[in-house]
Amino acid sequence: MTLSRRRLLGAAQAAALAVPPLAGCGGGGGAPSPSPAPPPAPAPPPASPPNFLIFVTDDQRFDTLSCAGHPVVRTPVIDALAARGTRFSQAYVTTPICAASRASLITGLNERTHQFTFGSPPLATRWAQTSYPARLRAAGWRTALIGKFDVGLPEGQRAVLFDHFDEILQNPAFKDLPDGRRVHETDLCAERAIAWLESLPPGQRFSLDVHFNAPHAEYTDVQTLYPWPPSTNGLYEDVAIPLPRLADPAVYEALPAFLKTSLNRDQFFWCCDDPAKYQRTMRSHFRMISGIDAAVGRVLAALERLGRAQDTVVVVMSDNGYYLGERGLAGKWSHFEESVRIPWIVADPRRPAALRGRVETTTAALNVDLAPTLLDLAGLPPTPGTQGRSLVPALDGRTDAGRAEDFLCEHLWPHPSIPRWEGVRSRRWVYARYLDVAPAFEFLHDLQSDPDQLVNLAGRPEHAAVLTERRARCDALIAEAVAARGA
Ligand SMILES: [Ca+2]
Repeated sequence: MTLSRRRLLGAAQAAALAVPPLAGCGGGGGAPSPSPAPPPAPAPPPASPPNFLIFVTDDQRFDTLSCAGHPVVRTPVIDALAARGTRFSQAYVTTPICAASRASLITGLNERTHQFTFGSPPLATRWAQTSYPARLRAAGWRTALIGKFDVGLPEGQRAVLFDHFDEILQNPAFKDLPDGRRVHETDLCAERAIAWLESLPPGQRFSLDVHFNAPHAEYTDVQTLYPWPPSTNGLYEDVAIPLPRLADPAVYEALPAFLKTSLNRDQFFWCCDDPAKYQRTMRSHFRMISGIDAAVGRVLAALERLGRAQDTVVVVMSDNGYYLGERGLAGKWSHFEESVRIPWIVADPRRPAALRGRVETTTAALNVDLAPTLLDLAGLPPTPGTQGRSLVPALDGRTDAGRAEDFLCEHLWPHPSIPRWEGVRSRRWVYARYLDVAPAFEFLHDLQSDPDQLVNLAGRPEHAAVLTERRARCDALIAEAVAARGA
């Protein structure tokens, strides 16, 4: 493990530094006096595994951070985290929906393997018991989840993962509390997170998941759609929100019928089919994101006040991407960039200054990589059989030669308005096939020549060889993921 290697290296360096200068070197002659044997070099203190503070947002796509270049959204706290950590600009989910992606986050497994999504049976006990909260807890971390979870667990398994579980649901966004206050769920997540941190005994190692429901749309109130916390009242009021990219109706018209009539299109009419509605809903969505930013800031301030900031790795990421009117669509679920690409920042205060503020543009960081990364940082071995890999090499600015150049992505939940698909994505090629039509409808995009995925090359004779190869690679990854289910 990387941490183990670092420990060994640290010991070797400390031993080298502890060797005293040779006695008599350059000395003034005469018989060298016997020098006393140098005292044994003190063993360096073992590198202390860190605590973890993991913020997961809901339906926040990759570019909705000011540090990612968004023209409107202001996220100064998360920007500052990126400035002292690593921001993965190529970060993706392997399944763009809350439930399946969150199961992937905690297990390091693809949906195909863990088989959990909305409407499915609970996550299998063996996956629950090898999830990162369970493994960290078994190794001495005190674990908590506050906010959204969305992963069904078998009876009795929750306590295997979490010492403290405080589920805060999305609806309604404003919670009436026993003390008479009405608090937005984002602010409540922060408040409860701070209280839990304050409750820890001094020195207690911990892993705290704070999973916001924001900026997810509120389906029961499509007029407000994105209820924001009071901390962002008035924000962006006078800002003209730029129209979505790819809003040309021709882009929508070119989609196959099953996408043109999907839930992605239904939700477009909630937010984006009218200029005034679009301005109102985007302003609200962006306020929700800035509200998260402020809440993260309060938790980080508490971490600092409690003296835990210097040994706590902080993660900020989302569970899936999101269309905000691009292609005539809204929501997530389907295979285009907006749906599968997420923001992801890891800030490890123990890493040297030279590694801080990096934007990692090469490594594709996946939701399934979170669990192996945390276990690696904790000095624990990876869980065998997981598709995810540790991102610690990337955090160290190194190349991980063992990392595959492509990954399986899919959305398998049977739903009358969300077409199921499976595919494989590499740095250059996106292959996806939609399964609810016969024969399956295939997409092949060349990101090099067509980063907006506007041209479907699947039917082009000149790309037949690529299509055949990508199709076979997709089949192989699926077979591996099925085999990984084991007994
Ligand atoms: Ca989500």
